[in-house]
Amino acid sequence: MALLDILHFPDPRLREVAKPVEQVDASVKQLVDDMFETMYDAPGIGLAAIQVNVPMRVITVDISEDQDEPLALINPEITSKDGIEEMKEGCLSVPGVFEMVQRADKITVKFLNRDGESVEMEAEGLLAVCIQHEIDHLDGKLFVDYLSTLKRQRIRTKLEKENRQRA
Ligand code: GNR
Ligand code: NI
Repeated sequence: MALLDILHFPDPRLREVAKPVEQVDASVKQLVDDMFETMYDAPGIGLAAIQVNVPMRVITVDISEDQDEPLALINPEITSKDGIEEMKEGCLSVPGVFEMVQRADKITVKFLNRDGESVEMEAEGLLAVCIQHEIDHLDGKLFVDYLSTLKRQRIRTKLEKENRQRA
């Protein structure tokens, strides 16, 4: 197990489009396990591999209070969306920023689990929002992209300064 470093906006590596996993082999399982450890440590309710500088279509999610409902989604695809949910979102790659975002309230998502089995699952509310947020990451998209240009620019300036101070 290992804790992985999380990239911060506006790092250009967060803008890459992640590649599909061809085979759920031992190295992918290791990545999933390291991502859970990193996500739980942060703590966050979701993590996309691209956030830890691995541009593959792998995400981890756990919205439970006790961190005991881990869900790994490999090559996830949303096959249906319904309704509208507005929620205040945050992102481990955009620390300290929380803003309202509108997304679908109910989704159906198809993916491979950690055992490489094909699964189709329905999700709603926070879980649906989280999965959509993570799949956006795989396509190089961040929740700040839904905000106004002015807000995003202010966030960029603030984080650039913080990133310089941490570097
Ligand atoms: O920890 C997280 N919380 C969260 C809250 C509302 C909507 C989405 C999220 S995901 C975020 C972790 C993260 O950055 N995942 O990419
Ligand atoms: Ni995020």
